[in-house]
Amino acid sequence: MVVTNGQPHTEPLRILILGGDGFCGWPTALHLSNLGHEVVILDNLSRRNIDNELEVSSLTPIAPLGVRLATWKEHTGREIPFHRVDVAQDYEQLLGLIQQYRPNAVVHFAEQRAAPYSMKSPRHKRYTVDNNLNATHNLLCAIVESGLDIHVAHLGTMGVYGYGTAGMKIPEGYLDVEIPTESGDRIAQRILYPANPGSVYHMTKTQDQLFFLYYNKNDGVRVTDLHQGVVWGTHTAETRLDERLINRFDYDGDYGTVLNRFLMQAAIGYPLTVHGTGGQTRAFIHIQDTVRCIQLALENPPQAGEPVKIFNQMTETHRVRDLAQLVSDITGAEIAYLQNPRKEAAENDLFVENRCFLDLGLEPTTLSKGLLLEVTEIAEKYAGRCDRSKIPCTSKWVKG
Ligand code: NAD
Ligand code: USQ
Repeated sequence: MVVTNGQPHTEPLRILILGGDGFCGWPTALHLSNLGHEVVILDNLSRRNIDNELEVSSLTPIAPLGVRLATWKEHTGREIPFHRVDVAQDYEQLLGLIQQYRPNAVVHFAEQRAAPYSMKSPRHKRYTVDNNLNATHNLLCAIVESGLDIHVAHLGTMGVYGYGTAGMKIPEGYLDVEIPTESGDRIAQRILYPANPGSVYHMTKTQDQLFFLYYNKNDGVRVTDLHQGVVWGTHTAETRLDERLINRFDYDGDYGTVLNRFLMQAAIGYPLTVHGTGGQTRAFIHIQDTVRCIQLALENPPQAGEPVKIFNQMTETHRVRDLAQLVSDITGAEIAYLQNPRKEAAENDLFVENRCFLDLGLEPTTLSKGLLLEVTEIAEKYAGRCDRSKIPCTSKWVKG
């Protein structure tokens, strides 16, 4: 029996979660398993290896995946099988697992997701492109080869739209345009919103969109692409059950995202690292809303023949300097304005359409509700695990 929106619903889905050991993937696996779905995790543990490469650890003490899964079974009686597989490299193994489990849906998180990591060196740029593009393409190719009708829910990024001021509300994926012809007529078209990536990582996400468009058009693969904003927070209802289920919290200069970094910096008395004037406006979502959005996307899949569904998975927008001020107001932290290591607009406005998820019933966790809890429950509690030398952002967008 599956319970969704408080209503019993008798058909559990079989769901493969690619990247199910990561920051978004792990709490999603638990959330979906808790609802009664049959969840299987595929992951190559590359994220844990990157921690070794960067000589940094999650602020929170994340348990090995085997311990995480055994703890989940201890609490709920539910098993989540795990397969260590590189979905970008081990095509035959991926295909075999799809044929073995015959999933209704695949949630695809298995990509290198840090913009600064993707800009560190030619090796990191090439790894990010090889990994992300092959992972997405292998998945689509294997689904077609399996002959199964599988819904793909992919985690994309708000960054595909670019961060200039658009002068309009950013639509959910598609833009309706009118093109004047020589005869004076106007042709109406619906096109993908023009891609404008700000890093090699973001560029891979803009390319993913074309893979989805093509496999949807040619082979009828049903796809939902979730253009997610910056995720903040750590816990979800499930990861809070036991410390061995705790989610990761990245704070280092490559993987730490802005708001979680500010919260941790405030907890250890490190001046908040605002890049440039802090006039960059970005879209945000709490991790609890991430897992809920993925549930909603899986419960409302595209129908056969429907074009790729695109949702903007974000709940609020903020300027970086306003976030720093908010954290400073709560904690008394100092704010430092640093030279920006990235090549990005110093100031931008951002207005985003996000009706799709709100119409499906999403009730957003706002910064005002969750921030203080995050400071005390996570940042202050684990402050002693922080290595201050890993805080500066050393990855530069432009040589020299
Ligand atoms: P993460 O790095 O914590 O998790 C990614 C997981 O995928 C890791 O467990 C990693 O080991 C695995 N993985 C990577 N390449 C793989 C491969 N080739 N084969 C198998 N497993 C592989 O990242 P995250 O923060 O959980 O992000 C998940 C997805 O959500 C990413 O695609 C990211 O682009 C997207 N996203 C994240 C955020 C955010 O703020 N964290 C925001 C928007 C979108
Ligand atoms: N920033 C600071 N100080 C810091 C860190 C970041 O001012 O200490 C600024 C950055 O310069 C940037 C903004 O904060 O202007 C956001 O940076 P970020 O590192 O929080 O987020 P970003 O690099 O955009 O990437 C993150 C995730 C990525 C996801 C993306 C969603 O790592 O996987 O795709 O958020 S979005 O930003 O909407 O494209």
